[in-house]
Amino acid sequence: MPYSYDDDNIFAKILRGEIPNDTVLETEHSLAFRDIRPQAPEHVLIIPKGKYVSFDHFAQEATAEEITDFTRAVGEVCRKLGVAPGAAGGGYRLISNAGRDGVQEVPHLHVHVLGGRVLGPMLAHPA
Ligand code: DGP
Repeated sequence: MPYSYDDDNIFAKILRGEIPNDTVLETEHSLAFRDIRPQAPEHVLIIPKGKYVSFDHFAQEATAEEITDFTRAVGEVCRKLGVAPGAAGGGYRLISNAGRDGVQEVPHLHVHVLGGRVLGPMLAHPA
């Protein structure tokens, strides 16, 4: 089934400036801001400015410029937070939840960057 984007989702409102956010990085095509319910000492969300619901939607329909910008924004956020191992950080985890089984709450693509402590097992309830 093709994706249809909900213009009323909370991240669309953040992008339109209708809801405040704690911005970490803004680029031409991407925005990174602190998660309102942090689950680690460092917890930042990176979103594309374009109307993409999930990672596979973005991978299929985004331009090369958007994909490059978004990918580089994720890396820059990791370095800015001081968690990038290549810059003497302790490491991080990237998560992008999609759809029902991924338990996606906000239907606008976002990558969570989590770090600042040892994060433990990947899933709370492995299969
Ligand atoms: P998920 O869709 O399950 O990957 O998680 C969505 C995340 O978005 C969740 O960790 C909480 C965060 N979030 C929800 N509403 C807001 C908001 O208004 N502002 C910010 N900064 N984060 C939000």
